[in-house]
Amino acid sequence: MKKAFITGITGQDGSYLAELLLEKGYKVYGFVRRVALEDEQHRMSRILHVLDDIELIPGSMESYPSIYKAVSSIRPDEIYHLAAQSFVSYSFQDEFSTLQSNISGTHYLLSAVNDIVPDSRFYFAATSEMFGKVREVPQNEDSHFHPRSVYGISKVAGFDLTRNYREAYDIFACSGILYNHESPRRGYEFVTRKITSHVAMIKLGIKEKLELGNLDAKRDWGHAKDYVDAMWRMLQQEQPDDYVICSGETHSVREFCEKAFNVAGLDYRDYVITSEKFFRPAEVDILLGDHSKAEEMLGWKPTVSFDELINEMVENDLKYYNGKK
Ligand code: G4F
Repeated sequence: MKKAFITGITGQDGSYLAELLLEKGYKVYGFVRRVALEDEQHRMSRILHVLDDIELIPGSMESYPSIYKAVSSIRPDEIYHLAAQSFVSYSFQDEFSTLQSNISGTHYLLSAVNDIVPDSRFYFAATSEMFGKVREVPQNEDSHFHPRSVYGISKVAGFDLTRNYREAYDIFACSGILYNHESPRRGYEFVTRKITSHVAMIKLGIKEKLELGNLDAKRDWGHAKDYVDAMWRMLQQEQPDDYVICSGETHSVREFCEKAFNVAGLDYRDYVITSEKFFRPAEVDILLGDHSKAEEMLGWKPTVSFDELINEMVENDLKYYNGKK
């Protein structure tokens, strides 16, 4: 039985990936902070349904010894490194801890993998935020990086570390350059979930307004469930490589609002207000990816459309908040 080790297993992607790997017959191990184990209902909410089928190892991405111990005890065949401080806005408020945990955490894990299980396969969660102030539209694996946040900078460093372990030590290490991916399991701080949860609360009379920042930013949004499948496919190839994973469409935050409010029969213009406090010191204006390489090499393409994604998220939030009333 193949063994997979997932960092960030309690997050949106970690939870979908754990489900996928269990379905494929893997033994799944997750790396979690000790506090998560003490607050199961809240911090483990996305993986409660698979808790009996997986094994959780307490530790911290900031502690090399805890990472070393986990990798030594599991000796995984595949490692999926998803853990990160991944909220771009927050990286402006706490640059130092974002850099520290995202870069050192990745480095510690790569180093432990190289020492203990050099023949295993390693996946790094890179991001379209690395393209930042884009020079070309659409972007592909060869596009220039110009990150616009410390989060983006930390991911460029993680991407470079991953490539360097591949080139210098022959580790089967891949990076997935994933564009924004969402689902009903998305955290409430990200714009899509903030919008869909507010649509539901407004529809049900729990809230009156939705305060947002830049409505003109454009993103390439896909469904997280599709994207974790791409992660797995990358580690099944003959050669390690890096891949852009995206929907191949770009839409503005305003368009997302318009469609999400429409699902509930509302007009976003009646409820959305903008506030300076949600604008970023440096913005990524437009992201649009080209997934030709993933399609050709991995046989991967997105299966959920923009409209289907929005419908699923709004319907889910309507059901959730209805149950709370
Ligand atoms: O949903 P967001 O916070 O996602 P962002 O910054 O694009 O980052 C996400 O996708 C990346 C991949 O490209 C990941 F690497 C990263 O970890 C994360 O998953 O913001 C999307 C857009 C931004 O342009 C932001 O300025 O929405 C705009 N926005 C407008 N009002 C807002 C808001 N974003 C948030 N979070 N909250 C607002 O009120």
